[in-house]
Amino acid sequence: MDAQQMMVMPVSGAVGAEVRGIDISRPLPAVTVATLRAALGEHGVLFFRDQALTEAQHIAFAEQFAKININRFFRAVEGWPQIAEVRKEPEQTKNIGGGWHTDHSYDQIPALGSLLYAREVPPSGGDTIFASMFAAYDALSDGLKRTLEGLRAVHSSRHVFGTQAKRGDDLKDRLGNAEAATQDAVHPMVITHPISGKKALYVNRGFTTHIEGWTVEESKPLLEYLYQHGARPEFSCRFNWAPGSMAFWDNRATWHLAVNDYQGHRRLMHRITLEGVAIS
Ligand SMILES: O=C(O)CCC(=O)C(=O)O
Ligand SMILES: [Fe+2]
Repeated sequence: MDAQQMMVMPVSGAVGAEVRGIDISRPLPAVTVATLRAALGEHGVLFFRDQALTEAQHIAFAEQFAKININRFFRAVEGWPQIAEVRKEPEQTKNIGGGWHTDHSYDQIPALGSLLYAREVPPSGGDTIFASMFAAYDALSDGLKRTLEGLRAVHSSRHVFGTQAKRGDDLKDRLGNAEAATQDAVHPMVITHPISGKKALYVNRGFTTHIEGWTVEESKPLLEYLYQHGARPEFSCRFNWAPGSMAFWDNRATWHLAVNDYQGHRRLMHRITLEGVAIS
């Protein structure tokens, strides 16, 4: 299929677009890759449906955009170190990514994003919600925008993946390597997006610990305001998965949240994460 037949259809007012008329199992022409990269920068997350992919094809699709980042904390799919398993079994009650967050903000150079591919989904539920941090930033007052542009925030993986993390027994065999969770990173609270050049709010409830130079207590009210603001429904979209669905999101432009509403059922996703670039 050529780039002419491909269509990028926004799925909500602020974030997300479905890409139709494309078969991502085969190598894509450079022009198509460039179009998809620009669309990712514009919409924050791209959705593809009804794609039958082997593990090797998932990897080949991802590698057209950036180098693969091997995740330190998630268990890999057997025989495929590049692919992390996001799995919830019927008897497990907690899920991975069940609160608003941005992956890898605790890294100095945060991952570009992930390509999450659905292999098994529950009969209903198990959606993923995405929020646009472009829209969240744009909707702030000029006064608060100016204040935030002078501030940086500290992000950490310790409280989530580290040895001190309050992790239910449930997640033990799905996450590991807690000793490696020692990163902290400082990033501007507003970043200029590397693809689109647009400004994005860059703090998240999952990994941001405090504002640089402020105490945790002092930081709380402002961060809490931003977390509630960013979660406003008009900045979000909700994706309902089927086997063969793929979501390709940009961590620098979005937050995401995996809805945990399918107790008693299995959900199995394969995730590839891509290396990012320095942000400022
Ligand atoms: O399972 C999902 O829908 C997303 C989980 C998540 O947060 C992630 O893979 O980064
Ligand atoms: Fe995540």
